[in-house]
Amino acid sequence: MNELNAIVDAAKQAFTAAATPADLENAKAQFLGKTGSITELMKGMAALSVEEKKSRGAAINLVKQAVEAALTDRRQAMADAELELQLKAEAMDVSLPGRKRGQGGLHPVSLTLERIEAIFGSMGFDVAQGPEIETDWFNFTALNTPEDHPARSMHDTFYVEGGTETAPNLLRTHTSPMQIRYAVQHVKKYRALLDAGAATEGASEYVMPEIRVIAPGRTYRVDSDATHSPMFHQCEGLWIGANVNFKDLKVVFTDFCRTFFESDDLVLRFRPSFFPFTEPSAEIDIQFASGPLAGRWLEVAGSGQVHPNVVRNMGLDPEKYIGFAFGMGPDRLTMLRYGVNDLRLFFDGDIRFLSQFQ
Ligand code: 2U9
Repeated sequence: MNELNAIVDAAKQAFTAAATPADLENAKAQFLGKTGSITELMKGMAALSVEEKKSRGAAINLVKQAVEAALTDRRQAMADAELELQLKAEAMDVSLPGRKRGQGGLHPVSLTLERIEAIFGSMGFDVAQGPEIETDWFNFTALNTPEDHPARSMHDTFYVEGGTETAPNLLRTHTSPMQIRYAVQHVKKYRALLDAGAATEGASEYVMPEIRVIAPGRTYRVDSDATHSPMFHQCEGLWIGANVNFKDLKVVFTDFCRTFFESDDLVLRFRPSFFPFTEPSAEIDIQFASGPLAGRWLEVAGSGQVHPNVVRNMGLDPEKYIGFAFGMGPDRLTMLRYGVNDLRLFFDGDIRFLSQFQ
């Protein structure tokens, strides 16, 4: 029996000494494998009598069970230790504050566009958005811009595939073409109502609801320095009716500037200028009464009475319809509002700069 107890002790020691699961399997083989000591004991029973086999067999079985139990215990201990190590390695301090998710926000120029849309919206202006790839007709011809105008030069405008040899497609250089598109649709819609007999019609006259629209969006020119970017934003405005005049332009634009810059004592100056699509034309300058820019005249927009040729291209009779248009740069308005002096900062995508405007 001592010999049998010794085998159990030796197995326990070997299992305890095993440092890895592989060591443990090797140790198991020494006792329970094909040539292991317990297997050998069993083989040795062949020569015994039936009586001896009974008692010897029972004793060997007890040894085998004890060794198997020791093996199971050691395997479990190893698995527990492994789990313990893993838990320690992956330990997490649940009392630490969580990581904050970065909060997104609108780009400063988008904030300006939203502001412009809200202010003109409150004055009854619709917002029209449309294609950035334009045809020569909508970008230039319909806007009374002559063939030899420098804006039509290959060096001043980005031409793209499509269109014809003499009238290639291009990236729009202003958002005015969208206003032609809007006006043409507006006129067509009203004519359709007339044809259906749904609109009021005089003897040979008809009264069309006024066109009041702004067109904000991206525009493109071959230009790049501290105050010009090849991609920039524009917002153009148009008001056409039977009796819309320069006085209305002054009222609307003064109201817009005072609301946009939150400055009731801001004043405007209209300086004569020239644009192919308006006649007469004027640049609009503003002057703040207080603040860091006080006393300086700052150019903010171009404007004018819509040229009769342009009114005609909308499908209207310039003898009956008249109005004004204006155009401004939301990028520049953003620079003025926040006191930023390099336009490129807005388009570099540096989140440290951009997040200051939230
Ligand atoms: C139609 C007819 C006329 C829009 C106008 C300007 C003058 C103008 C510039 C200001 C700053 C563009 O971003 S900018 O460089 N715009 O000076 N724009 S009048 O005239 C129109 C528009 C649409 C149908």
